[in-house]
Amino acid sequence: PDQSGMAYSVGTTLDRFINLKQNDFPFASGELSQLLRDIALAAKIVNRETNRAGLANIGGAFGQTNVQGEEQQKLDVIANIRFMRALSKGGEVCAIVSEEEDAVIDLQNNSGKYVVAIDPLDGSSNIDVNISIGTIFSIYRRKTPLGQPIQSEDIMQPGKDQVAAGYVLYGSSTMLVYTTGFGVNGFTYENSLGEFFLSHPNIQAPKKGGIYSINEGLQNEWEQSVKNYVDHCKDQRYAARYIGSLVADFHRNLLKGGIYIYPATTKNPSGKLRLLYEANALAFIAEQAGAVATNGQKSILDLSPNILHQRTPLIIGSERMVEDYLKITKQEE
Ligand code: AHM
Ligand code: MG
Repeated sequence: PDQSGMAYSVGTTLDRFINLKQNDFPFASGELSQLLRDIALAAKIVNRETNRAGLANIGGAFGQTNVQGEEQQKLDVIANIRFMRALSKGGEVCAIVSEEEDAVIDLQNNSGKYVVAIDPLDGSSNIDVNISIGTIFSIYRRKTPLGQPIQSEDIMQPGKDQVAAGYVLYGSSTMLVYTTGFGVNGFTYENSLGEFFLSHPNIQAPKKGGIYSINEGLQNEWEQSVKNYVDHCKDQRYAARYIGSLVADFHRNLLKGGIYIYPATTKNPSGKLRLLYEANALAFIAEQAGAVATNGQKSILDLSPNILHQRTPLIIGSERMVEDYLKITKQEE
């Protein structure tokens, strides 16, 4: 049962679950619930497009580059359009930060309570080879009063102020996993019915695990301390697993127990992943499931963003493994 004692069980649809969970917020107006439903609907559409990526010949490069200078795939563009549309039409959102957009999208909706940061389609280099990709989203409540134009403080919020976060994994099954700060729940998509069903209630990350996930080809670009930790993983005979699709790597480690590391490298001294729409959401989910996320110095959720597309090193996963990482990497300093 949820906080209000109403029952839900495996097999409950996402819509029903969201309705029941709304009672976790005594004075809720239902806008956050509606926003989550909007995101789920866009996810279904992106899922459909993803499923036929090979067929419809929409998986190839589009010939544009996004704001980070990376090649943008057509499906990224499509996913971005779908999520932008869903988020702007619903009326709950005042501003959007997207990996695919240079600047903040100010929806000029001064009655919108929420700010959304989103990576509409992460891991896009995997699309053409039929490997799992994902959507990552964070939801914040605006800081400035309703009725006024949005300000930078509405956008540049630390991860600990998230009111909800989630991801969609377009994998062998499509799943939506989210939290509103009362635990983490996972839903699996049933294609023929067009519904997400609760399949992973109250996800708890194992405290220890046996998987480490890092792009080891970049070893010569790491600091010595990171090499020491990876040596430790090998001493422990941990399995190396790296898909190169953050959502998929994170999801596997969350369920099975493991650690994902994207450290500072010579090429990317602040790491590669983005704080606002990649690290924060996964950190919130991790902590809600009993796992941990750090940049090596501080908890990810305590970081205050200075710039929109800010990058951060990300070390995330099972509590004991992240503790070991911090212990071993601190010894080097
Ligand atoms: P993207 O946002 O351009 O798709 O890049 C993010 C992806 C993550 O999904 C993945 O974990 C990481 O980049 C892999 O990077 P690398 O190829 O450097 O190991
Ligand atoms: Mg990304």
